[in-house]
Amino acid sequence: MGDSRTPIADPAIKFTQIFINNEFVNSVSGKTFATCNPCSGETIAQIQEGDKDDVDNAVKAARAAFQLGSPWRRMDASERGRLLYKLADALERDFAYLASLEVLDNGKPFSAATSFDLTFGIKCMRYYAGWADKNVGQTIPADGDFFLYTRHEPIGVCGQIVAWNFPLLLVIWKIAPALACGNTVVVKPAEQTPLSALYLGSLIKEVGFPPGVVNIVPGYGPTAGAALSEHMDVDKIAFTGSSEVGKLIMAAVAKSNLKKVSLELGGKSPNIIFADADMASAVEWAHQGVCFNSGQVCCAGSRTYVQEEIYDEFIKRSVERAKSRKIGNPLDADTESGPQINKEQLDKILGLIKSGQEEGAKLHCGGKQIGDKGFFVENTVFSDVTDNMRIAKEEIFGPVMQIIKFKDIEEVIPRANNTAYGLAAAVFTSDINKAIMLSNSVRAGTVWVNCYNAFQANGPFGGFKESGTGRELGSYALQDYSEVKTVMIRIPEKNS
Ligand code: TXE
Repeated sequence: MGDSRTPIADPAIKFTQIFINNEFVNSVSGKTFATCNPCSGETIAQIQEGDKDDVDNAVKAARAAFQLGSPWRRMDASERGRLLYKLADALERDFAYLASLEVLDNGKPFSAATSFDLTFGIKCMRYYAGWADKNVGQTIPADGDFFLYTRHEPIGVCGQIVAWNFPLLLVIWKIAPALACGNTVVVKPAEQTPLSALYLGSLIKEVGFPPGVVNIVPGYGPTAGAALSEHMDVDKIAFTGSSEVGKLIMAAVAKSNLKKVSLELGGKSPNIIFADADMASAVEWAHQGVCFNSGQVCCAGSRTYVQEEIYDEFIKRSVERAKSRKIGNPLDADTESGPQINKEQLDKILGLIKSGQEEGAKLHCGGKQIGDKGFFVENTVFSDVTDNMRIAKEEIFGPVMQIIKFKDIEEVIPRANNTAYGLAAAVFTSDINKAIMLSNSVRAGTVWVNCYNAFQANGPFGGFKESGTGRELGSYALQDYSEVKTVMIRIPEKNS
């Protein structure tokens, strides 16, 4: 599988079928769909297209694996943890291959796929492996002659639908806590990026998970994704994607069986930079906050609020940094950004840039597609952005920085909160009081102080408001994959 730091330019595509019951099978309909290389727009492979019948088969397999007395239900919790550790080891063994698959299917730089997606994914897997036998209930001192305790039981069959911006990592964020808690899963990867998830299926089988515990059904959202979210025999649905689709999923849940639901949705996160901040550091973090992963990050710092005293200097330095960011071949070691995922996203970004120009924002650099092959877009910086412009309100999901002037902390807090989203926020300052005041006042699931996009396997992540419900990562995610059962036993005589 190659040296862990050396990219494979043309990784072999080994798995293109639906993964059910530890076997790769064709779609019931016989249909396939193309997955494309965003650097060229060319087809990489035809993938078996899952739809309702395939989702039904996957759910049946997951349900059978969850039956009382099944190998998975009888398995010791510590053994579930051991399987997750083995899966992490297999990911580590195939590190360069998997990172190269992500490059091919998603377009992200190999350096980012290795240093972030794979490295962090493996850490998350190991983190939840450790939790498998530690998700304990309570014994509770009941009134009267009772023995009262709680069990943290698995929810059951979990549907997990993910987006394309971190294809393998998002699957790991979902399956690792679900499996640690003893659930079975049906994963629907994004139609743009199914390859790494399907390869993961082969590792699931290799390391010894019983058949049906993990099933992977590639396909489109309105067909396979909808079939999973409205399925009457799915007990929980977890989703990463747009807020629009998050609402459709909530509606499907309400109309079907009121399955549990957790959603990790979009954002328009404020990054607030005070005049007393370390300027060089703030410029770099703010740049990465917008441009990392070509801006295709749900918590991107896409509203950069800069205090008026440093506004002009901050713009100058941010424009210099955006111009110097190397966009190009994701296999080159010095490439910082690859292309956007597809034409639809490229057109959305270019459309929003045009709206910014039309609404009177000042374009300092970028704004255009690069070349005509693939879906590359220039790093773009706007200043003179006002809160009511579309570029200040809508999720752009591209490398487009909006610099917005503010006066003081009292003024900026309500402006930062004036959004339907609430995923993340950041503050740059050397004053601890401002940092704490801001952190306590911003309605967002994560607040970074003097840094951006900093993630930990044990630090929870999720949204306030329309950015979602539930939390991924950390011990908090276990709550989203467990049912709490209360057991009360009448006993002859209680003593303290
Ligand atoms: O997302 P979708 P898209 C935002 C970002 C981006 C926009 C559109 O602003 O520009 O969303 O991207 C599945 N029932 N984010 O269209 O459609 C779909 O197949 C069930 C933010 O790619 O939300 C895929 O697996 N599932 C986000 C997943 O939902 C459905 C990351 C995400 O696709 C479905 C990505 C349906 N009716 C985009 N329709 C983040 N939070 O990071 C689609 N899907």
